[in-house]
Amino acid sequence: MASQLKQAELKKASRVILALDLEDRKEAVKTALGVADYIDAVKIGYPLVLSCGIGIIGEIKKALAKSGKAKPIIADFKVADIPEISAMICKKAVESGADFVIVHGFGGEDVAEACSAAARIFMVCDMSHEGSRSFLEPSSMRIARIAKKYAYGIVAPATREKSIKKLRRIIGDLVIISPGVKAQGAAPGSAILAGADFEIVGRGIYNAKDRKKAAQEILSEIKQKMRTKEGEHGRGKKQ
Ligand code: NUP
Repeated sequence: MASQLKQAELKKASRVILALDLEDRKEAVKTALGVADYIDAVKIGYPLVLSCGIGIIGEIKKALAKSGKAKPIIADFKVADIPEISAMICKKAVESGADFVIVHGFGGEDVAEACSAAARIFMVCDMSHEGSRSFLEPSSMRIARIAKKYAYGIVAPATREKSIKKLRRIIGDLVIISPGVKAQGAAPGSAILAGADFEIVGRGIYNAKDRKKAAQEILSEIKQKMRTKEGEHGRGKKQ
């Protein structure tokens, strides 16, 4: 099971996960190194792996470690095959240096079980785009119950705070990572206030003229919102 694997943790500092959906190897390494001070993990998916090969996972991981800024790597492969093949994909991702693998939840419990034996997994319960309302959203609660048994955490949409809140109630203290910030419309910090642990940001950082500044600003917006909420709680208690 997943508990027997060598395990990395996602540590909460900036609360930002960089989605590195670039196609050029050098640009990808440069971007990850450039914003490393403002992120807690790097998420690598199909755009980069299909452009550069699976070796890019290890390359980014080594480059970050070498610069003294090691970060966990999340392989966003949205695994959704039969259990045996899904487990093979997770195993390959881990062998390539991934600390976590994103797996789709709609494959059912056998897929979740097989994947969790091969990797630490995040399960997609609901997605950030509009189309997710048709099929995934109506099943998201059932997927979350499976995630609670097998996953390290779940993926829930920053674009729909209600969904995050509902899912949080089911999964308890599992880790929630939320995409949809900036480019897809969610404001930095809103998913965290709704109950997420980390916000995933891609284009909002790598498409910015000054990536470092963009990452810095996102981080401060998140921290500001968290402080305001803490302040409100504090005042509420005193009254
Ligand atoms: O529901 C999801 N929405 C989503 O955008 C699940 C995801 N894994 N993602 C990923 O998050 C998407 O594949 C991309 O890598 C990132 C969001 O990027 P951006 O919209 O911030 O550029």
